[in-house]
Amino acid sequence: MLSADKNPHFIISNSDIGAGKRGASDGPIAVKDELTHLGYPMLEFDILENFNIQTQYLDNSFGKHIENLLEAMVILNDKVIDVISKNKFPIILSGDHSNAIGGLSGLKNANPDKTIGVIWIDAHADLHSPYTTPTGNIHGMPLAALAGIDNQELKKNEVAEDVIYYWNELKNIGIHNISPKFDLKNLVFIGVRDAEDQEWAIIEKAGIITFEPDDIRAKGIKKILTETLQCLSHCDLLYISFDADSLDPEISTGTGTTSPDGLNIEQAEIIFKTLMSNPKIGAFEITEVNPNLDTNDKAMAKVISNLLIKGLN
Ligand SMILES: [Mn+2]
Repeated sequence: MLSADKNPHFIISNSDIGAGKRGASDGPIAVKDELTHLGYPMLEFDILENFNIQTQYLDNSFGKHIENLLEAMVILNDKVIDVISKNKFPIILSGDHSNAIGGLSGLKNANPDKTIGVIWIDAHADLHSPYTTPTGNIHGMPLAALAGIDNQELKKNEVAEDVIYYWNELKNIGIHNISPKFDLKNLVFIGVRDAEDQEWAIIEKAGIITFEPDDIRAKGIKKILTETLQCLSHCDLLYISFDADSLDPEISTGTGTTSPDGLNIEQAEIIFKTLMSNPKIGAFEITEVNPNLDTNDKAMAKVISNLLIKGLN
C-alpha cells in the first residue's frame, strides 16, 4: 500500500516516439479509463501534450525521431519536478519506455543531491546507445541515456552528428545539466531475458544485479524483492519502472515486444504491493501498454490498472 503521506498524482505522457511500432500512445488513457471503471475516478491526472506527430528526420537510422523525443522528455521532466514540488507522488503512465528518460530526469532534477536507485522490471535491458542499437528505436536506450553511457567500445553504427547532439541533450535534461542521473551500480533488473551482447557486456562490466527468470523461479519473487531492496539500501530514493513486456505473453497481450518466460500475475501483484509500499519510492512508471496491438480485447490495460489498484491500496 502506498503510504498515507504520499499523495499520488498521475502523469500521462503518451509519447510512443521511441517505439518501433505505433499505438502505445493510447495505452495510458486506456489504463486511466480502466481505473475509472474500477471505481477510482477521484485519482488526479495530468495529461501532457501529445507529441506523436513526428517530423521526418534526415538521418535518424540510429536514433529515430530523437529531436521530437527530446522535446517530449523535457516536458515530462518539468512536469515530474512540478508534481514533486507540490509534495505529491508521481505515477507516470507512459507510451513507450523512452519516457523513462523524462521521468527519471525529473526525479533526479527535483532531488539533485539525492542518490537514486533504479528498479527496472522489463524483458529487455534498454541499455543500447545510438552506437550499438540494432533498430534505432530509442525505447531500447533509456538506461544508457540516463546513466550517461555511449558504449563506444562495442560500437557498430556510424552515428550522424546531429543524432549525437540530441543524444547528449537527452543525457543532460534539466537546467543544471546533471549527467549521469543515476549510477549503474544502483540499478537492479528484474525479469530481463532478452538483451543483446553489447548490453550484457555493460551488465557484466558494471556488475548490474540482474534477476533473470531462472533466478525468480529458484528464489521466489518475495526473496528477489528483499534482495533488490537490500542492494539499494544505501540509495535515498527509488525510481521504479515497470514495462508491460516483463509479464508473460499469456498476460501481456497488448505490448509491442513480448518475450516468453515472463512474470505471472501473482508475481506482478507482489511487485506492485511491495515496491509501492516502500517509503523510499520517489516515482513509479508503467509503460508499453499498446491497446492497438492487444489480441485479447484490451485486456492488458485491465491487467495494469488492477495491478495499480493493488499497489495503491
Ligand atoms: Mn523497456
